[in-house]
Amino acid sequence: MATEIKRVATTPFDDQRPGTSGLRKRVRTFQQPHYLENFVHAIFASLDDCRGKTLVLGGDGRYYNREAAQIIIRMAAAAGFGRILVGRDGLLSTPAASVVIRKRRALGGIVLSASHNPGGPDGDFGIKFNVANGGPAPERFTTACYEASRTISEYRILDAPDVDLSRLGEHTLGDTVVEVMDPVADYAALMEDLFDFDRIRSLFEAGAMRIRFDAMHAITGPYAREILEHRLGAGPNTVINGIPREDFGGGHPDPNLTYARALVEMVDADKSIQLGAASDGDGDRNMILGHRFFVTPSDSLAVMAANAHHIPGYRSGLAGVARSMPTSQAVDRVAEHLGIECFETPTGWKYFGNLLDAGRATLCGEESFGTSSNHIREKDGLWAVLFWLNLLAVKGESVARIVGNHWRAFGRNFYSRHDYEEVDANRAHAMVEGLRARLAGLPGQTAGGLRVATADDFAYTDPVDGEVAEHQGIRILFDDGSRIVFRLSGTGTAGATVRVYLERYEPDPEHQGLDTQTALADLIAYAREVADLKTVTGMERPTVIT
Ligand code: VG1
Ligand code: CO
Repeated sequence: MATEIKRVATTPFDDQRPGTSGLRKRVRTFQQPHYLENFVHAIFASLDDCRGKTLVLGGDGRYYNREAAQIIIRMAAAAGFGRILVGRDGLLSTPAASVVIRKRRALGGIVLSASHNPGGPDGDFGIKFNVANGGPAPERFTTACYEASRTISEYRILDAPDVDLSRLGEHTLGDTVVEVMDPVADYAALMEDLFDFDRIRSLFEAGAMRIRFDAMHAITGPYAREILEHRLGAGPNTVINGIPREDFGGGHPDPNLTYARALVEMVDADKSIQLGAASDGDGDRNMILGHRFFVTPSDSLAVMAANAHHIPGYRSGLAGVARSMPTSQAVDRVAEHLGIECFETPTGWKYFGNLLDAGRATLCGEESFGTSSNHIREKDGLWAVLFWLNLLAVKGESVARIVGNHWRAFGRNFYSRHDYEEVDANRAHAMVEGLRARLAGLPGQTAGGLRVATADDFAYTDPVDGEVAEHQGIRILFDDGSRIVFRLSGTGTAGATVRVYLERYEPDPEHQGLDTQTALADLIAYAREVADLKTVTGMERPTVIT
């Protein structure tokens, strides 16, 4: 086919700085002429040399995914990539993209997603770049992209028709091969390597196990159907909302107690369902439920670490564990017990990459419903579900009992996150700056019976490459190990989201049965007061509590 590289004149947009996880904006922002192209050019310009290399491409299927995929294919061909691996229909979950980048030794991958943010013409769109290890591009790369986006004057794109992405196979586009691949196969094969599929399958076949998985009309539907229903025999009604929709059925594909309410009610109403689980828009988050029991993501990480030796892929033990700073310290106690390293990193999966690559961490987790291991370099929703399934199969106990026993052995870290969404951005920034300025005066203040021991502005020095990340959240640490953390979201697209993270440790099993918000009441009251949240947010209470 005759193809020609077009050079298109353009001017910079001033808002293309990637946040916690790529560039996220309203769909309409991305639909402006040249907006997507400028940012894709900035990515390619920040790579050393893409000539002849392989690029992985796919997205969570949200509105504008298809159009964006075609544009990126033409730009990647113009940039000289030798091969573009694209998921059928332009689909790939975030964890599956990480699998494919690693397995096929790609230079990197582009994932089209705004994760758990709503989709559709009035919703959000996003684009993130993952590097050769399969993980999110590190800070220095995203900074380079931003710089490139500020000076762009031209981009290149192949003048060619759309590629048919609906069927598997290869197409040639100029000197580039476009390979349309099965988005599920490589991912499912890796899961079979890590978990005891035979054991889990035999329980399903015997009718001894029932689970429900809510794909929230997002990308994990096809993955969950193949793995849970077909390979593990979990039964035809296991996956609900399993067909990816461009607008996620009008919902908010965020697996938590607020947005996955229907699943929670379903599992709570039916005692024969042992495990309820859900994943987000791009498939990297997970929520784990037992019958009338919610496992906080922080506890999930700790339970996984304490029980990893039961799971085939982790039988030889853990090198270390890592958690994002706001994630509860439950896993720290497990690490101490196991005698392994425990790292505390800034929020965002990119900070785990070096630790995983260096073999210093095996399991990683974030309080924001993200857990994963060294099998890839992204968080992985279905992996977490399979981990729990495998654990249930081995232990023959309920989710609630497994977690209850864990608390009895290690103590319970009561934990909650309060989000105040769409707050005036100037006020939110002023709030964080105000707290920063008052840090030195906080020690000695009291919240109920707790006394502030130290307060700081979290900074992280990467132990592998020495890179420093500053201003990663205001921490108020109490003398009994309780904590309050304040930070602003880096993934929102409207106003600012203030996140308040609350944690209190309870070693005594007699007091571990309290309701979480009740257990945290003193800390909640202190947090509202010290940050003057009512004035800053104009709200009496948070918009979302997880
Ligand atoms: C949020 C979470 C963070 C997570 C990030 C991307 O970031 O807090 O833990 O890594 O989303 O997750 P922020 O800056 O809004 O707090 V996902 O599933 O959106 O790729
Ligand atoms: Co996500």
